[in-house]
Amino acid sequence: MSLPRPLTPEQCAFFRDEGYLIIPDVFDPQDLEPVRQALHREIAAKALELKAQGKLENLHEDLAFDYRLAAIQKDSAENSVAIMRHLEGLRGGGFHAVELFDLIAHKKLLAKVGSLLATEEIVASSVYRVRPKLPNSGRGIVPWHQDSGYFAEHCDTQMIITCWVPLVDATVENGCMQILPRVHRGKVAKHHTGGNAGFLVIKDEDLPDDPQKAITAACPRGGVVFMTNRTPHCSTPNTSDHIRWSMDLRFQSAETPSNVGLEPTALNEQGEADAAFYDKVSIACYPPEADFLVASKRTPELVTDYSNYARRRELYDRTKSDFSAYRRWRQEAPATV
Ligand SMILES: O=C(O)CCC(=O)C(=O)O
Repeated sequence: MSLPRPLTPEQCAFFRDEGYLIIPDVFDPQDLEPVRQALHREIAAKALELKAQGKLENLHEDLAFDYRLAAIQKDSAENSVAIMRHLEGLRGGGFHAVELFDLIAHKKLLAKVGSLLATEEIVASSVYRVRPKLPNSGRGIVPWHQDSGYFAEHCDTQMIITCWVPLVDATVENGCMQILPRVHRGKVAKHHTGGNAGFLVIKDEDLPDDPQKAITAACPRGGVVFMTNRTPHCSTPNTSDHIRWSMDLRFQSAETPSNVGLEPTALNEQGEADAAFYDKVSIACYPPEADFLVASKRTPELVTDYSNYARRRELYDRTKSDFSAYRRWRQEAPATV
């Protein structure tokens, strides 16, 4: 079997200069089928749960993955939001599956990420998300931000690569991303809280360049949009008839601050860990979620397998205590009319 292709020096140079790179064929579209099916199974299971609770009538079993959640949404926004919250993988949401892990640790992807990070020691960052963007719904529209806006300030000058992986062809019509190129070496812009669905927002006047200069990051299924943590990006409404499914995964060099190997020894009844844990974990770029080693030539025995990954994710999920100290943008008072 041939080894997965790394990126060419030209592609790496493009990423360094522009702050993003779109590779249309990192995966065969078939490589994404296990994740699509795992997500669809989870939707089916959650829909059955809601039905058993008397909250949902029509399971829409006849509909394909790209349409089913949208039909559930048409019947009840509350039900679709409950399912999306579960799938999105946010802290407390807790959904993980071996198929998701296999995508995060996919050799075809790690070969490209390794080229951009110039290392074979790769940590998958704690922060990855599943994003169902439903047609004509405001929820999945993501305002302008830099991913560093979400990370601890001491990681601003580190390289954390976002790999945006569409599970359907991402187009202008279904709300692909917009990216502001060539400004990723500057400071992290001021972000505001209180955006749509709890997202952080950079106001247009605080963007490092004219938003009219943004590029449209359309990307076919099988492709990946790579971005740096300081690359400003946003996404637009889905005006198509189907769901724009995507996942965004994050990777960094093992040299970059992380919480690999760190976990609380015990949790008290309130779900709080010991102080020593918080002291140590706060060096990570995103302390509330578990990081894990996904590739290593130096210490292959420490590369995380699915069961360890799932265990650590659950442990961090259960660690209820307040991680708010690392947050850099304080909650703003709601605007008065
Ligand atoms: O999926 C989207 O629409 C936006 C994704 C995004 O903002 C991100 O990956 O940081």
